[in-house]
Order: sequence, then structure tokens, then C-alpha cells
Amino acid sequence: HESATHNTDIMTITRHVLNEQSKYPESRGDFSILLSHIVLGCKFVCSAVNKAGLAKLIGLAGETNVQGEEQKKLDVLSNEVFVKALVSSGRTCILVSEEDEEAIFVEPSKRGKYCVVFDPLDGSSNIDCGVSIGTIFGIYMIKDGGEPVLEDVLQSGKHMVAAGYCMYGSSCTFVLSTGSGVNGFTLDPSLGEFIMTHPDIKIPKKGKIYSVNEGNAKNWDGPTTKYVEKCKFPTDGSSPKSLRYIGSMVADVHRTLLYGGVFLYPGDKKSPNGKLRVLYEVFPMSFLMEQAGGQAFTGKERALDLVPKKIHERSPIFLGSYDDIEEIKALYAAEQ
Ligand code: AHM
Ligand code: MG
Repeated sequence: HESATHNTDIMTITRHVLNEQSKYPESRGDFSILLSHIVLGCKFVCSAVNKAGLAKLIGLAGETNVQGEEQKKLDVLSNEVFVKALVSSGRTCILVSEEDEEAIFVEPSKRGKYCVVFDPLDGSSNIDCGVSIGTIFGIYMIKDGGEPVLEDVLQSGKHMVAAGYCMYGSSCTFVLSTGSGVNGFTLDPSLGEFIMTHPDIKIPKKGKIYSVNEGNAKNWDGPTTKYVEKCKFPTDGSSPKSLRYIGSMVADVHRTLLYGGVFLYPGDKKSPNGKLRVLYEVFPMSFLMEQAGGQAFTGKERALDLVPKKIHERSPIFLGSYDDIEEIKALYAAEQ
């Protein structure tokens, strides 16, 4: 008989993905193998982040990343771990990392059919004060039999086959979509396994929270300014929304997914394309939002329709609850 106090039927992330893949008779387990290498990278980063203060892993590594920012040692370490884990999976052919200026083409003997775009450690300015940070990734597949070319990753986000993130917070949480809904898993440190804790995540249709760096307000465009004004001074009799902004995309998006509301990083006069990177920040989060029943919008179009021209391209992004994003879309439409 079932144990009264313990859940004895444990749904690990590996078991979940194997279950999902078994729906496709042509599946040869390549995706499960790829994902287990991504999960390994996340477990490593989780453990490194937890020890950051102790092990003196934080601090500058004496290098700058491609965007010219000072790079923390943990960023370098995380990037190395992910690149090595992905290459050694034997299932990848092109890797795009926030930390590497050029795309990495995997040597032919280790190639597989997947392309992985990722930010190994996003929100790194938060490391030193112990605020949640995360890894974000998206996965594309190359055309059958073809030589991998950069165009394989310069595709719109709707062509991703999977996307997810891992948040290194008060617990380590892995959120994944393979295109049929969104599921959340929490690392059980004693088992070293991610266990399903948030099955079939759906974002509330409308939320009570907005999340934005309001310090940029003086340079915002009309629709963004009007929307945030509406959040604070609603004219339809509803209550004002609460503001929550961590400044760590994974944490801000994770809260938005679970509690509802909107996360925005708009373009402004100083940075017309905003700050967040299309391939490994905007696309994976937009993919997850849509899969959870929400929406993601660039100010011009559905975010997943965007076709990037460069691997480190940026785009404004508005994502979250379906109804809240409808309001933002209406404000942009009224500008036309
Ligand atoms: P990073 O890739 O250099 O860590 O920057 C990305 C981060 C996101 O996690 C977050 O949403 C954003 O930058 C916050 O930016 P700002 O400090 O301008 O509000
Ligand atoms: Mg980043």
C-alpha cells in the first residue's frame, strides 16, 4: 500500500521528458540526453552560486564579456560548464552564449541536430548581494541532414522546440516547455534530482503586479508611459497594481508566471531596442509565457515572430498575463 507520509512515485525531470518523448515514435532519446546535459550544467551552477560567498568564487575574472561589461568569475565558470556539457552531449551543432561573441560550431565528430542558445548566468550584477539569478536557454533543431549554418539559429522564436530557465533562488527551480505546456521542477539537494513541483503552469489571465525599471521613465515612449500611469492610477475603477522589480530577469519572469501581471523592458530614447537579448532572453521567456497561456509583445509584433539578424540582437519586450498584454497592445495600436 501507498506510504502515508511520503510521495513514493517521484516524477523527476528525466522521467517527465522521457514520458513526453515517448509520444513520438520516431524519437530516439536525443532530446532527453541533451536535456540531461543542460540539467547537469544547472546543478553545477546552483552549487557554485550557493558557495559563491564561501569559496571566494565571486569577484572579477580579469576579462570583459562581448557587451563590454566587467565579467564576474561565476559567469566565466558557468559558461565553460555549459559549453562543455553541451558539446559532450554529442547532440548539439551550434551554441550561442551571451558570454561568447561568436557562435560556437561544434566539431563534426561531436555533432548532433540541436542548436542551443543560452545565457549561462543572467542577472550577474545580483550575485554579490545574494539575490536570485538564473540560466536561460532555448533549443532549435537544424534542418535534416544539412550542414549547420548561422541561419539555423537566426530563426524566429516560434521555431524553438523547447525553452526554459533555472532559477538559483531560495530553492533551485527549473521551468521547462517542450511545446506542450509548462512544468516546474525543484531541486531536491538530498537526491540531486529535479522533482516536478509545479505541473502544468498557467499564468493568471489578468494580474495585479507590474514589473519594470522605472528609473528609465524619463526616456520611455508614449504607450509605455501611458501603461505604467494606468497601473498606478487606473481610470476604470480597478485597484492600482503593485510594483515588483528585482532586476533579475529569471526571478521577475518566474514571479510573473506564477502570480500573473506584466514584466516589461521597453525600448527608450537612449536604447531604442531596450536591453534584453532576443535569442537567449526574449525568445525563451516569450515561448514559456505563450505556453502558459500568456502573451509576449515587442511593441510592434508578437515577440516569437521576430526574426533576429544578429545573434546578440536586443528587443523591447512586454510579457505576462493575457489581458494585461492586450492592454499594452491596444496602447501601441492607438499610436499608429
Ligand atoms: P545581464 O545579462 O547583464 O545580467 O543583464 C540582464 C538583466 C536581466 O536579468 C534584468 O531583467 C535586466 O538586466 C535588468 O536591467 P536594469 O538593471 O537595467 O533594470
Ligand atoms: Mg543576460
